Amino acid sequence: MLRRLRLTTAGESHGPAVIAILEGLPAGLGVELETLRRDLARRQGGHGRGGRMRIEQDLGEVMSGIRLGETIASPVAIRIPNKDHGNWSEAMALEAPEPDADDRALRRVHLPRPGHADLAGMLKYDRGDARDILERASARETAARVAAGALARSFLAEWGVEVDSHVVRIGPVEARPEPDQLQPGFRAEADKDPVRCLDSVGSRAMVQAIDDARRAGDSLGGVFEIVASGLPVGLGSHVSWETRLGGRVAGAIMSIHAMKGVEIGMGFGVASVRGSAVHDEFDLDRTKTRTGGYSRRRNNAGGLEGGMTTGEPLIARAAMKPLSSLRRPLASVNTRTGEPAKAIQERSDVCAVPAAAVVGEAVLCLLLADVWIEKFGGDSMGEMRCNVDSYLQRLATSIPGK
Ligand code: EPS
Repeated sequence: MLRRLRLTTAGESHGPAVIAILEGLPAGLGVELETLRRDLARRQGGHGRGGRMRIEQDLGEVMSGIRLGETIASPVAIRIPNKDHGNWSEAMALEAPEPDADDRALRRVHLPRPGHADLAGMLKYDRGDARDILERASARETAARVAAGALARSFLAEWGVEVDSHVVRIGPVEARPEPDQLQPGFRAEADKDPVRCLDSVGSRAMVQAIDDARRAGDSLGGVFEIVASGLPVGLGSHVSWETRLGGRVAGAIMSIHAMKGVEIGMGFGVASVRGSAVHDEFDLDRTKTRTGGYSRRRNNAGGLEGGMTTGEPLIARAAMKPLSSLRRPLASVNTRTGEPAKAIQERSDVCAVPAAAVVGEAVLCLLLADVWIEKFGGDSMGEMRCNVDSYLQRLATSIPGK
């Protein structure tokens, strides 16, 4: 998915830390560490989070790649300590346990949860203890992606690109559609709401639905929408399957834990109506530089045509399944004995859709930064600025092919 930017994450949920290493940012990008901490804090919030988020306070220690407030083109390593590790040091120890060690102290898991990576991972990796799988499968990993995504966000902001999100559904409750086009930076408004929903009536019903699910020992999923604005026409390409941006956007979002569906623009709605009700008609509008001097009468395409940005906002929605750790667990099998049993009850969140929306912003920031670097190149921000300016200048002043 990422080509010029390379992101590696490491770490288990209850190990000492999660880590991100991001390589490929040009030199000379101004970075305020506050941006990174703000996004990490945003990811920790949202009604429906469990006890773990009262333990953690994700700060993100930058270990390399930034000097005197600017990137120096070398890999940026970020370490996010897991405060909870102190309570798990025996179960997550590096050393082999004593032969008579107590299974409970080692927190071994033999009752895989339906819907989680537990069982498929145990079978694939030949592990008798599902903890060897679930610690890494945990969405704790997304803290690392959000930290790296914050750097990508700072990069995009230099070019006037903003990436925002809001929650549009929690379980059965759908937010009323926004009457007006959302303005860049609207995430700040969403952040004020307990479920990051812009519709206050919908939000109250969502909070209620989460509380009901919590009382029932159950969990809830939902849908969030991400909007990237300020992108110029021509990122991505129609020329081959790997360069089509729609596939890369969907892939980036689907790589987030618990995602089961992605729509772009009108999404699944395009399947049930005629072409005339779908495609966005053009007008010439010389005031709009980033669209190459054309406007569209609507944006059903969600900012992508032929795998390329159109210059209109890129709009994607993601469906998240309900979390698979349930206080009233589902039927499973004890993998040691083969006997039917209930799945393990692990502490968990009831609903993490508001947090997932912040992760969605992060992965889209990373992808768009990658695509931007691919198109404009350059080892430094200054060199890249020349390339960006000349492309935008040409878009604003010339007729294609002339
Ligand atoms: C998660 C289970 C919970 C969540 C965790 C993801 O953690 P714990 O098992 O420690 O209670 O809080 O999410 C995070 C720790 C995080 O930072 O988002 C899971 O099983 O995926």
